[in-house]
Amino acid sequence: MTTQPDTPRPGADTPGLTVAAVARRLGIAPATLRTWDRRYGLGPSAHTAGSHRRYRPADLARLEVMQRALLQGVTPAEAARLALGSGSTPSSPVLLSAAPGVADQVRVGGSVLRLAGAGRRARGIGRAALAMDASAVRRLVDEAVTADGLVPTWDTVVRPVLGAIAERWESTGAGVEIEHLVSEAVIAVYGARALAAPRPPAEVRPVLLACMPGERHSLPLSVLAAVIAECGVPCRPLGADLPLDALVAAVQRSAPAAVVLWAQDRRTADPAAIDGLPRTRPAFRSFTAGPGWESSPASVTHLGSLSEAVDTLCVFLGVTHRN
Ligand code: B12
Repeated sequence: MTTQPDTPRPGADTPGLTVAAVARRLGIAPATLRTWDRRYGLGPSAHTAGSHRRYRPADLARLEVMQRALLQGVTPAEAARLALGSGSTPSSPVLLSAAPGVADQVRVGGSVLRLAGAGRRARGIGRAALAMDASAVRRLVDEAVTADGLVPTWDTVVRPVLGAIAERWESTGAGVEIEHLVSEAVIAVYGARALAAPRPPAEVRPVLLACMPGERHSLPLSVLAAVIAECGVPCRPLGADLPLDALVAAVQRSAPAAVVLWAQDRRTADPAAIDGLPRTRPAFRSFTAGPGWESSPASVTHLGSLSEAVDTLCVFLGVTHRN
């Protein structure tokens, strides 16, 4: 008779889950589980006759505490200490304020993200990103926004993680999938906040936010959209790689108060495109944003950071931002 690999052998007096089953349940590699056992004593409390590891519910609960603490940016040693001391059920909270832990890098399996000086939220997101745990990244970014606000979360949590991912890509060539995963998660969180913002009065003219043709780095504009939506300004986020004729059509159709054009790379920053925008009545104001714009037409204001963009647009539009 054959036995399912993940179910305890019939008749065994120490039922529990195999390493593979626990790894699948937690979304981590079996090798990581073995490391946690070897290094921190977070192993199974039961073995079958053939000395196969079987994790009982209490073992699994400790591992869940370990994993939650890691995702919140606690160092592995500290997370293990919390897990071992937890006597936990899966739903019991981890008291992170006791010992946040500091380290220069997060590591998942063989992958490393260098996050020197970053806070525990950034480290938790970095860890979830390396594990490709999209829902944890979304949840952690959302928690950060709720706790600290849209602008601080972008500047002190998300940007350091993106910087670390970019650095890893530059030095190893790996991790474009992580760049995509984190970008999508951040866009989802900020997009949801933009949608949840109170509906502005119909007479307020919108702000168009667009990436230049060929430019796929739309993320900072999604963030800006959420922040200015919070200020009561209607936004038309037009996303990545907008063809110029579509930008012209959008300007003609929506009578914007302002147009913000993002270029990450100087090859996508085309000043002629700005000069070619249609004239409207009432007129709109053009802004450039992103490091690609080394020179913008004199008629245009460059927005150098998220805070600067929010402040400038709020003053220009006559609204206030409380964050
Ligand atoms: C996320 C990301 C992507 C995502 C974009 C997803 C999306 N929907 O936006 C994807 C995976 C699609 C992508 C693709 C590519 N990317 Co990319 N990407 C990034 C990454 C990690 C973050 C981009 C970002 O949002 N930057 C904004 C913030 C996070 O950057 P920052 O430096 O902290 O901020 C500065 C300013 O931008 C400004 N600022 C910050 N936030 C805000 C907000 C507002 C509103 C304003 C006004 C200003 C502002 O203030 C800061 C001081 O100057 C960067 C690395 C990085 N750190 O920027 C690479 C990076 C921009 N990408 C790079 C490259 C090479 C590419 C690809 C060519 C190859 C690749 N890696 O896949 C493609 C090409 C895409 C294309 N044709 O446009 C290079 C560009 C190098 C260059 N200029 O030559 C970078 C720098 C990575 C690197 N170190 O090599 N990328």
